[in-house]
Amino acid sequence: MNQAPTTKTAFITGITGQDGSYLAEFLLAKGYQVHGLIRRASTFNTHRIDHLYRDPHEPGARLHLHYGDLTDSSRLVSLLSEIAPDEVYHLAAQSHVRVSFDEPEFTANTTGVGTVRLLEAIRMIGLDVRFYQASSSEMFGATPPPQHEETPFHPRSPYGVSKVFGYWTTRNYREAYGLFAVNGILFNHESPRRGETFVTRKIARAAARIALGLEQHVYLGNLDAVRDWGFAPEYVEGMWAMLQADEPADYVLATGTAYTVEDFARLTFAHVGLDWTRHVRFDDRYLRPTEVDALIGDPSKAARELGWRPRTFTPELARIMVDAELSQLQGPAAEVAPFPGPGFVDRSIAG
Ligand code: NAP
Ligand code: G4F
Repeated sequence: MNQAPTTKTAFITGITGQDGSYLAEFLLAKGYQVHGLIRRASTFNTHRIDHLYRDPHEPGARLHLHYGDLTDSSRLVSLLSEIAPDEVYHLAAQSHVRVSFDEPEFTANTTGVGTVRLLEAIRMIGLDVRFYQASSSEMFGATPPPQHEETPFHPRSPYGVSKVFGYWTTRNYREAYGLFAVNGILFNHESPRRGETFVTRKIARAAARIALGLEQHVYLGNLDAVRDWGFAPEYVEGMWAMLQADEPADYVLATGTAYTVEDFARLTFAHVGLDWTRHVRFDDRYLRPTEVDALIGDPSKAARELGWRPRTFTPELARIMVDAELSQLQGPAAEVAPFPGPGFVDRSIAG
């Protein structure tokens, strides 16, 4: 029997990011009205959601975009009053760990205080809403794996510290005001839509470009770091499931498996028939002042209470990501407008 489409309205901060784009897709498919917060920029920054956008003059358009910023409280208040959503997914953040060492104050202001601005707006308006906070395994930092909902935090970056602030703020609003506010403590999740300076996307892009003869080498930092890499579209299903639960609670989403950065490079280069050791070089600019050595999550609470389970594991993820890079480079769009172009040099200063 087909389920009737929902009449609910969701508000997503960070809709232009990796997770926001998959979540918007997922909620639109369920029939939601989806409102997203976007930052005004001098260039277009909506490429991850352009395929979802319909002219708002068309009847039935259900994706609505609004300019705003996490640092602008009054805008958050006016938008939330106007939209009156049933569910808020707070995904926006300065989300790059290495960059957070360069911009600690900005990271604290957006990734940390941004959460209290949003929650305070909800409280002041008196909205009856369910709230999802994008918490992170980076909060566990130096605490050894496996990490679960009761594992103590020991953050190792300004980003991690800011996420701990957001985590406790969310719990405090749940306890103090009875708000349905939950933390999803998500371990690393990746996809072809991952930002280009995160390590998996950087390696997948490099492997594809090297396989096509467009480049020779990629420069990386610490190859020994252990991560638990899952597939982003599956993780947004878990975010939604948390907001449908009977009671608000915090959940870890992870695969429970462990691979090093070196493993990811080996898997990715092997998929295009290359030996990673011939193409990966070291550059200390990609090291962090303090590193998180190992993150391996225990997602058993989410499996037990939400029925959420990962379906894609790191070796398949590596293949998905490198195949996506190859088809982007070789597809018809690439012939019309090669991007970044055959002479591309990786100028990213952190990543
Ligand atoms: P992402 O791709 O970096 O997206 C971040 C989003 O936040 C973008 O839409 C960005 O807008 C927006 N944003 C940044 N600063 C903002 C501000 N001041 N005001 C309004 N919007 C702002 O991140 P993601 O990988 O999708 O992750 C989503 C969330 O989950 C983040 O909070 C991240 O920290 C957290 N998280 C991610 C992972 C992971 O492995 N991906 C794991 C755990 C937790 P622009 O497009 O304009 O830059
Ligand atoms: O891909 P990364 O930059 O991700 P990181 O630091 O684990 O953070 C990501 O996952 C968190 C969840 O745990 C999120 F909260 C956060 O928003 C973000 O999505 O780096 C992964 C590992 C690190 O140990 C890093 O030192 O890869 C190592 N690495 C080695 N060479 C590199 C590089 N990382 C990057 N970005 N670039 C390199 O060249």
